[in-house]
Amino acid sequence: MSDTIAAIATGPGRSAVGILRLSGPEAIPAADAVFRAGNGRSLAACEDRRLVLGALLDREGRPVDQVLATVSRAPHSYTGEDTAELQCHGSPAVLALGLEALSAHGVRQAGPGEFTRRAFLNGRLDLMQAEAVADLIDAETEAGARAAAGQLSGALSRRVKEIYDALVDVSAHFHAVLDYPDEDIDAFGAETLDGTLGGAERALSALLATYRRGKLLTGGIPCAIVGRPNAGKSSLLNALLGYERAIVTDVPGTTRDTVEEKCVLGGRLLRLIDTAGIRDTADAVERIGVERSRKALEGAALALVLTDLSAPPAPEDRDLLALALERAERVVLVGTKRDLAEGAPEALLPPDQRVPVVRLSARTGQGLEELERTVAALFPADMAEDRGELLTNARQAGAAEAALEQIRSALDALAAGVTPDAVLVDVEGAMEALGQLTGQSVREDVTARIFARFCVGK
Ligand SMILES: Nc1nc2c(ncn2[C@@H]2O[C@H](COP(=O)(O)OP(=O)(O)OP(=O)(O)O)[C@@H](O)[C@H]2O)c(=O)[nH]1
Ligand SMILES: [Mg+2]
Repeated sequence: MSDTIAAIATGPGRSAVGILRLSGPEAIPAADAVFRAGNGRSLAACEDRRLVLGALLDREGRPVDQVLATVSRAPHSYTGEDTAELQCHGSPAVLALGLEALSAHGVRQAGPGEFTRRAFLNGRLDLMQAEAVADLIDAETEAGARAAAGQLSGALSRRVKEIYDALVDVSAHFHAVLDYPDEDIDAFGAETLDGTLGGAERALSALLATYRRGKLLTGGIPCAIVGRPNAGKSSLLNALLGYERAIVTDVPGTTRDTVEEKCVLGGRLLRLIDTAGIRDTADAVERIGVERSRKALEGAALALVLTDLSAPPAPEDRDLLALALERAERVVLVGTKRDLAEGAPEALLPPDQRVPVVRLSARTGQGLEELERTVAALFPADMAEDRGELLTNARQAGAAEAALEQIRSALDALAAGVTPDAVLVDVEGAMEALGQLTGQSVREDVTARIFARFCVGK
């Protein structure tokens, strides 16, 4: 049996409303101890999810705020336990007094994610949904929020459950075969099994393919800004961020190390990487920087290749563009300092290459919107993303990968005519891996790590 926990569920600092949340067997009596209803009735006598106006009391029983209280009893609550919520004014002092009064009545301060963890342990959410709660709170873009909301509502869980259920059928079949060893798996049976496992394999491969997008959605799209020294890379970074993050001077070779910052552009979360201008240089420090710039291109889902419209095109621009096309997944050719000259950056493109070209000025802001539209078009949201049917972290991808390997091994075993118990081992291995995905068979230390990521009060 768990103890009763409480936390301030709203963010730090002043705000219109601040919420104290409680969960556990003593949640309702504890809330009653710090709350006096205007109608004189106790919360224990109050029906679920009804708001009651009253006073919040400090540990000495003195009123410190006018608040709304509500209770939800087990199992119909977020955590699956008895819960209570006190909606106070968002004064940090009031909330601290309320929390202090609760702890005087034996309620413990909750740790990070403890409410959601209880919801998971009580079967209110599976592990993917619990992760979606954290993703939703952390979402930095609308698309990220939409995907997390879909995942929270169970879109991904349903996909995984379909695969799991198919495997349950296969496993049941093999158990029957093992229990009645005299009856061979008939040819028809083997064929349907093959079909079911094949279907599971396809479904899991499709799911795994969503991880690339999921990762970009939650972690950001790695976007390298490259170009010759003085092309205006750091100026573009600063213009996109809206503040002077990187040093800008007219001295070529100003940026020597890579500078990384997150930014939302065209509704997409980008991890902008400003790099050292690429040129042959004798300076040892700058050379290391140039090497890092080339490296940044390797991991880039997007490369912005900058060329100065006010300077004559140089062979280095062409080489750099070729390198970006070779290493990065998507490339935008950006003509900079448009306030100074119009230029013809297209001339740098190899004859049969088509990449979007944007002309802009970091100084006047002209062309930044076009860059935004270009990025949005290069990374359109797809249906799976909108519905939240995608794997969003390495843990999920790892478990799906393990399940897929086991299913493939089961298919091979089936094709090789191996004994049923051997196939069964693989099928059950796949079920175990899917159980890690949903949290059904996940280790305690793994869940501890997941919930440590949450804020207190969620
Ligand atoms: N007129 C004009 N000048 C610009 C613009 N963008 C950058 N500059 C100037 O160009 C020079 C170089 O800008 P940076 O942003 O430092 O260029 P960089 O590519 O980061 O240069 P390195 O770090 O040396 O590789 C500075 O003097 C900027 O003020 C622009 O849009 N218009
Ligand atoms: Mg720079």
